[in-house]
Amino acid sequence: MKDFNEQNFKEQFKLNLERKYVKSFEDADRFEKYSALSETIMDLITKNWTETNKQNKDKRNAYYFSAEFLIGRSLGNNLLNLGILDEVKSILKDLDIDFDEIEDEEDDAALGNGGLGRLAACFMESGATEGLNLHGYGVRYSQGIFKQRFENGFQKEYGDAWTERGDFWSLRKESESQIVNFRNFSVKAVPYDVPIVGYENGVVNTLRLWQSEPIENGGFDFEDFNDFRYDKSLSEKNRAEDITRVLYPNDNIRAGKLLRLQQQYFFVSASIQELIQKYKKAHPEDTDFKNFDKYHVFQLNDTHPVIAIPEIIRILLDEENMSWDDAFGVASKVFAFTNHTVLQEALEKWNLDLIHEVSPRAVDIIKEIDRRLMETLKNEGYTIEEMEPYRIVRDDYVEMAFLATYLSTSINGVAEIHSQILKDQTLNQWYKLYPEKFNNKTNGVTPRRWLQYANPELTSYVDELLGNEEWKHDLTKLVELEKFKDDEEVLNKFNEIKHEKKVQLAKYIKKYEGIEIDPNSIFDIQIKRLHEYKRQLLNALNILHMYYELKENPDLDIYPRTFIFGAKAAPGYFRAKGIIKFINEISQMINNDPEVNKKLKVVFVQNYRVSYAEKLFPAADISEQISTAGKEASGTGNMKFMMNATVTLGTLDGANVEIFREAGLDNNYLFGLKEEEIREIESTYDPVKIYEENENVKRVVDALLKEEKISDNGTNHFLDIYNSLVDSKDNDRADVYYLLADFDSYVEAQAKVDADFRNRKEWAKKCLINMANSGMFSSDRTIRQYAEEIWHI
Ligand code: GL2
Repeated sequence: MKDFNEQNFKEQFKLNLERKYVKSFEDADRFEKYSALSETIMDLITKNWTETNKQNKDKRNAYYFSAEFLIGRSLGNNLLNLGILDEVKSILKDLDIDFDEIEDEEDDAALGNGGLGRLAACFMESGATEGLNLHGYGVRYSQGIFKQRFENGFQKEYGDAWTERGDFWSLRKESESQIVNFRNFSVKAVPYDVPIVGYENGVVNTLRLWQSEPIENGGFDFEDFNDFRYDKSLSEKNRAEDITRVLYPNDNIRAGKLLRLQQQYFFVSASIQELIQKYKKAHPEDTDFKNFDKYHVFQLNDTHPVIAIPEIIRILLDEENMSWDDAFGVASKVFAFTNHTVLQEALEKWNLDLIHEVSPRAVDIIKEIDRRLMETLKNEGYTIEEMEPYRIVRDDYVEMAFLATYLSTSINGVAEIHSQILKDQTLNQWYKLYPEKFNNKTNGVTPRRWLQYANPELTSYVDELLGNEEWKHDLTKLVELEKFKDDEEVLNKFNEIKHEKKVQLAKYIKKYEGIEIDPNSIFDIQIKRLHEYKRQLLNALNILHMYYELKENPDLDIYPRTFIFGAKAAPGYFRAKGIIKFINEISQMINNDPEVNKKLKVVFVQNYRVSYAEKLFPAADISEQISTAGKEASGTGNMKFMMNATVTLGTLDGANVEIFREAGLDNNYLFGLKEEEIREIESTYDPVKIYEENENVKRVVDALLKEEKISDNGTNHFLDIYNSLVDSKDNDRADVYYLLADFDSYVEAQAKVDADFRNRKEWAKKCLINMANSGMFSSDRTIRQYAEEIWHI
C-alpha cells in the first residue's frame, strides 16, 4: 500500500482503542483490540473507496444480484489485499499481541450456505482485483447460517447473531434507504456497504447488503406500550425486522416459503429502485429509458433474484408510465442468468398465490409474459404440444428458471459438463429456441484467500522457486512450477510444507474437537454441505469396509489414514442428519478401538465454515470429490484443494472433469460411473442385486442395522438410510445416487491411493503438478470471462 506508515498506524490503532473503550492499551481484551484494529483498517480503506466510487460513475456497471454472499472473515483478507499483512503482524508483535488470537475474535460473516454463496464472495474479490466496476447486491441477514454442534453425535443448531458484538466491516448508509412495498405492508430497506478491497491495486468496490427495518419510530407504538400491551407495542418493529432476520439454511433445495420470497423481493426491489433513481438523476433527458441497458447489466445468481424481472417491468409500467412494449424491451436487455444446479428439488417454482401475497403486480406481469410468449410461439407455427414445454406458468406455479431464461441475454452453467447438461437436458427446449444465449463459465476461487492467506508457507516457497511474484497477478504462471517436478529437493520441500500444515491442523483439531490425530497419516478430507448426492455416505461405507478388513486381519498392511469430514446438514433434512450421526458413530467406534486406531481415525469437525476451511484445505493429502456423476454442477472446494497442491479422488462430475484434464489422470484418482453411463442403466438399475451378490457391500450396508457398536439411539435414522439404499418401498427406486454401483470402483481407487502414497517423492510430484495446473481455476479468470463475454464492462 502506498504511503503506509507503520508508526502512524500504530498510533492510530492505540488512539482508536482508547477512544472507543476508554481503556489503556494494556487493559483491553482481545476483542477490544480486534475491533479497534478493524476500525483502523477501515479508515485506511475509505480513501480509495471514495475514489473508486467516483470513477465508476457514468460508466457501464455490472450488478451481481445474489441472495447469498458467504464472506467469512475480513480482517486477514483485507490486510493481505492492502499489502500490509506482514507489516501489521509485526506491529502487533511489537505490541505483544498475537495476530492469530486477534483473528479468532472475528465472527464469520456467514451469509450463505455453501458453494453458491462463497462463489459470490470470490467473484466480488476478483472483480475488485481485476479493476472491474462490479457491484454486489444482497441481504444483510441478522442471523447467518446456524452454528453447528454435535451432541451425542447428533447435529444441534444454534443461532448465529454475527453482528451482536459489532460489525466493523460495513457502513450504514441511512440516507440511501428505500421503501419496499409488500402487498399489505411496507418496510424500509437500509443499505450496509461492505468494502471489497482489490489485491494491491487501490480499487475498492462495494457489496451492498440491505437490512429491513420499520419505516417510522423504530416500529414502536407508544400508546400500546402505555396501555401495557408490551408485545404489541413492538409488533411493527418485529414484522419489519423479520424480513432479514435469518438466512434460509438450505443448500441445493428450494425453501418455498412466503418469508423466503419476501426476502428475495425485498432486496431486488430495493436495488432496482435505487438504480432507477440514480439513473434518472444522471440522465434526466432519457425519460423512456432508451439507454438504461447501456449502463446496467444485472447478473442473476441462480433463480433467487429472478423476481427482479417483473419488478423492473412494474416500476417502468406503473411508476414511469411506460408502455408494455417499452418496459418489456428494457427488461429483455439487462439481465443475465447463471444456473447453479440441475437437481429438480432445487429449481424454484413459486405458487401464484404466494407471489400475490408479496407483490400482486408481479403476478399480472408474469402471466402477461407467459401469455405473450405463447402467442408469439403460436404465430410462429408451434402446436399446443410444442408450446407446452415453454410455459412459464404451469398449474399455478411459476418456473423461475424459465422466466430467467426467456428474459436473459445470457444463460450460463458453472462447469463444462454442467453447461452441457443444461443444453441437452434441463433447459433443452430453451436451448433449441435460443442456442446463442447459452454459454459456460467454469467457476473459480480467489487465490488470495485460498492460497496466499491460507497457506503463506507454500506461497513464499513458490515465490522463491519462481524468483518473482508475477504468479500472484496471473495464476496461470504457476505452470512454471512444472520444471521442478523431478527436482528431489523441491519435492521434499513440498512434502515438508504439507506436513507443517498438517501439524497446524492437528493442533487446531485437538483444540476444538478434542481429538488427537497423527500428521504422519494420510489426511483424507471431505468438506462440503451434507447432501445425499455428494455421497458422504459412500465415504463412510468405505471407512467401514476398511475397518472390517482390519478387524478380520489386524496385521493388514494399510497406510495410516485420518478421514476428516466437515459438513452442515439443512435442519429439516432428516436423512442428511442421519448420515452425520452415522459417521460420528463410526468415528467413536474406530477411534476408541485400540486394535485399529493406530491405522484409522475419523474426525467430523464441528461447525464447518469459511474460517475453518482456511485451515483444512492446505492440510489435505486427498481431496474427496465423489458426487454422483451429473449431479454436482461444479464444486469449488475441489479447486481450493488443487491450488494447495492436493490430489483429487473423484468422479467425472462438475469441475472435476476440467481438473483431471488440466492436471492429468496420472496425478489424480478417477473412479465411478460416468454421467452417460448412469443414464443408460437408469431404467434397469438394481441395487438390491448388488447388495445380495457383493459380500463387501452387504457387510457395510448391514452394519447400519446390525453393528452393535453403533446406534442411532432409537431415532430410526439408520433404518432410513438402509432403506434408502436397498429398500424401494418409499422411493421410486432405491439408491438413487448409485452408491452401491460405484462402491467397488471407489474401494479400488482408495487402495491405489494407499499404495501410491508410500512413494513419497512420486506423491509430491503429483501434488506439485496439480498446483502448477490450477491457474485456470482462479476466479480472476472466471470474472474476466463474465466481464468480457457477458457484461461487456
Ligand atoms: C451450487 C452447486 O451445487 C455447486 O456445485 C457449485 O459449485 C455452486 C457454485 O456454482 O453452486 N448450486 C447450489 O444451489 N448451491 C451450490 O453450491 N448451493
